[in-house]
Amino acid sequence: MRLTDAPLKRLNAAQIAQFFDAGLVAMPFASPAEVEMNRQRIEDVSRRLGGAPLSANTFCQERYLSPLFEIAAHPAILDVVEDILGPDFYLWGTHVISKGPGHVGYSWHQDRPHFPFRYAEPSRHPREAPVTLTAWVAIDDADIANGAFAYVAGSHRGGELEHESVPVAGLEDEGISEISSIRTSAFDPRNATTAYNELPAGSVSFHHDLLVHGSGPNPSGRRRTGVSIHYARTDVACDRSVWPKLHVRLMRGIDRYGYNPLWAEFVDGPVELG
Ligand SMILES: O=C(O)CCC(=O)C(=O)O
Repeated sequence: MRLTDAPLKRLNAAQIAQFFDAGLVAMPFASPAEVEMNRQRIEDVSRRLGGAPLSANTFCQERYLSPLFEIAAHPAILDVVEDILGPDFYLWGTHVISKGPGHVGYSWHQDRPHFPFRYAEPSRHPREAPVTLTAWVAIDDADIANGAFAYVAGSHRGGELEHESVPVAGLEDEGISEISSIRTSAFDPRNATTAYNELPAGSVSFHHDLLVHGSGPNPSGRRRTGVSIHYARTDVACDRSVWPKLHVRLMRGIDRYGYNPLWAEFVDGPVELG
């Protein structure tokens, strides 16, 4: 299926079909020099945060931490977003997910129930359309041994699943003592076939916001850092009762709707959402 009749810029028809069938499509996008530049950008962010944990301090901070915006603005990434979402879309958030050696990983979840975004006129969109499209950029090599992103192919077609908060140990650095996880009555990982999104540094995957995913522990001695980047069409509105201060950045096309305030200038300090 396609959400737009615009000509494809980077994906081919088989890759589009893969995104809608499996819920995820991945590819290399960066040259070796850009891989190094992206690592430097993450170092720069870490310096600007005074060494504070990246995963806890980078959510939706691309208006403040410009290196994150630079990663999110790579033309090859935007071409894929355009192929999936159509010509008019914005960036609403980035998040560095840095799993050092010994990290415990993240539970099975879907993204959509955690983000206050919906199509303003849902009847105008196919049921299969993602509300948020997430690009996951590999800063380091991500593989099974260091806790690659794991997912259940095709699970996005099962609709929105019920989540519950469960206590978790080992994520104190990220300010997390409870984590939202799909209820086992709605999804039992023991009965599911897990696929692993193994990505060499410089690759990117794109996943549907109903895809069931998470990631295992990192028992290796290697860091596994990625940047999760969230895009949505301009006819997707943020629920302002949840995030009254959110501003989004138009990345391509025209905003014909004005549902969300736009930002154009960077700011000097951390951005608040609510
Ligand atoms: O990077 C991970 O381990 C999990 C990523 C994730 O949950 C996401 O990007 O939505």
